[in-house]
Amino acid sequence: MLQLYFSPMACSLSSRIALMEAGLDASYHQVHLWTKKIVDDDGDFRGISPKGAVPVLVLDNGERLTESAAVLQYIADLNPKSGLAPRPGDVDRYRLQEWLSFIGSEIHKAFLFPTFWYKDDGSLAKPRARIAQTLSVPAEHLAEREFLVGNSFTVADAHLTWALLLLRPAGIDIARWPSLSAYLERMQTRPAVRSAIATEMALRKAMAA
Ligand SMILES: N[C@@H](CCC(=O)N[C@@H](CS)C(=O)NCC(=O)O)C(=O)O
Repeated sequence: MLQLYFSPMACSLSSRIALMEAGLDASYHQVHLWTKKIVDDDGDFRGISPKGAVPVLVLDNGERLTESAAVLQYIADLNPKSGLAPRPGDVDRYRLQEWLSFIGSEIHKAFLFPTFWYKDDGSLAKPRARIAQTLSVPAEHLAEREFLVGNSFTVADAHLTWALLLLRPAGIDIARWPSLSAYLERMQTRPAVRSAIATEMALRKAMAA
C-alpha cells in the first residue's frame, strides 16, 4: 500500500487531497517537522528522506518520492480515470506543471515558507510586499474559470487550495481577491477536500493541545 509522510496542514495536505480524490488507499505517517521525528514510532524522519520535508510518498515497490509536484502527478497517474491530471503530451499537462511550479516556488517558497519558518525580524517585508502581485495571477485566471487547468479538478487545484488555506494564518486576508475566496469556498464543497482538511485540522488541534 502507498504510504504518505505528512504533517498536519503542511503542503503534504495537497497529496492527501489527491489520494482521496483518486480513491486510493494509503497509510499516513505523521511527522513532527521541527524535531524530524515520526510520530508513530519516534523514528528519525531524516532516515526516510534526507530532505527532512514532507510530502514523502512511499510507492508500492518501496521507492520514495518527494517534491509535491512529482508526488501529485504520480498520484494522478495512478488513476487516470480520476482526471486529476491531463495526459502526458496534452498541452494542458504542461499547464498543470506550470501551475504546480508557480504555486511551489512563487507562493510556497517565496512567501508561505519564510512566514511560517523564520522569525519576522523585518526580512519578511519584501516577500510580503510581493505576495499581492503574485496572488493577482491566479486571481485573474480564476475570475472567469472554475478550475486552474481545463474544466475539471486537477492536482493543481489541490495544491492551490492548500496554499490559499494558509493565507489567513500567514496574516493575509483572502477577501482582497474575491475570485480566490470564491474558488476556495468552491473547492471546499468537494467531499474529498473537506474530509482531508477536517482530518488534518483535528490532528493539528491535537498537536496544539
Ligand atoms: N519543494 C518541496 C517543499 C517541501 C516543504 O518545504 N515542506 C515543508 C512543509 S510545507 C517541510 O516539510 N518543511 C520542513 C523543513 O524544510 O525542514 C515540495 O514542494 O514538496
